[in-house]
Amino acid sequence: MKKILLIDVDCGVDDAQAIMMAIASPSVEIVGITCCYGNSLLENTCRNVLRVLHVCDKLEIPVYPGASAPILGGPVSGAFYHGKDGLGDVPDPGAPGLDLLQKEHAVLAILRIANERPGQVSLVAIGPLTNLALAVRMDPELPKKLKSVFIMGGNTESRGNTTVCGEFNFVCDPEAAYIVLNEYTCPTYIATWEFTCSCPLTWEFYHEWVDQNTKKARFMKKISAHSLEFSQTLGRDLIGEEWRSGFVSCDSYAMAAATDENFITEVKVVGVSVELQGSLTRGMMVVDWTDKLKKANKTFVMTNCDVGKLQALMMAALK
Ligand SMILES: [Ca+2]
Repeated sequence: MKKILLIDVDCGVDDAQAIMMAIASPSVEIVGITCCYGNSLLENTCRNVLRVLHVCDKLEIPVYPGASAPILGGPVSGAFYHGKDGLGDVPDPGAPGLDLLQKEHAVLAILRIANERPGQVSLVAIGPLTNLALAVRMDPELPKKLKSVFIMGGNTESRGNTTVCGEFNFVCDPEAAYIVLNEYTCPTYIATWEFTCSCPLTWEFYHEWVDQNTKKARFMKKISAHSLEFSQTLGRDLIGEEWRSGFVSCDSYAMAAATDENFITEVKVVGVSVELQGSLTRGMMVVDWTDKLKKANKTFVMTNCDVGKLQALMMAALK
């Protein structure tokens, strides 16, 4: 049976990589892609999804515009990493127009699709969690109608990539991350920032991957040139000395887990939440290692994976 995925993105370069992985997987049916601000403005993230679908000849997948700002406060700028437009600021004169977007709002689409296929749909959330939080506010029963949720975000060792202790997706909208971690009671799998950094691919793999002679690989090489340069220079300081060794496509880890149940080889089953008030820690994922919160719904926090499987899934994505 195919895995039915509804993908929520803030389409930067690694979101594009994750979407292309899902499209290439014969075991996946994508029922829609919902968009959120994050790596760029909402308008850009919507356009980026359409550009990815265009290069994959999959424009029939419906794309829904969602939240343009977090629940509280203003957007966090992520433009330094994926370029101002979210996909490396390369010209794309053939980009599809925004008229191809669905008229339905992303939050309404999430609720409708979950109602149409109760117990079957897995949400893959690889941007700020604003759309997911608004959806559960509109229908508190939503988590019961989902099969599972896969999230890229948060952290386990207070090693921030955006603030001292905070990971980008959670820091963008701490309230939304808090709502999702506390109210999505369906099986929830999290690929944290530290987890993705601890299982990097090699730069040799990256070059072999983007140098495949295909339309998709040429597109990927073009859009990832900006973030490649960034992660090999300035961005090295995002990670810290001991983890500066490779190519990390953060969102692809969450997607690989949703696509292939054998990808994750180790998880910790723990309660998690998000700090909302700390002056240094707002947006940090809090891991309740000793179960003091006594949370009924525990989360599967990924701690190890099959990197060979990830490479195979990513290679297939650009064929
Ligand atoms: Ca993302």
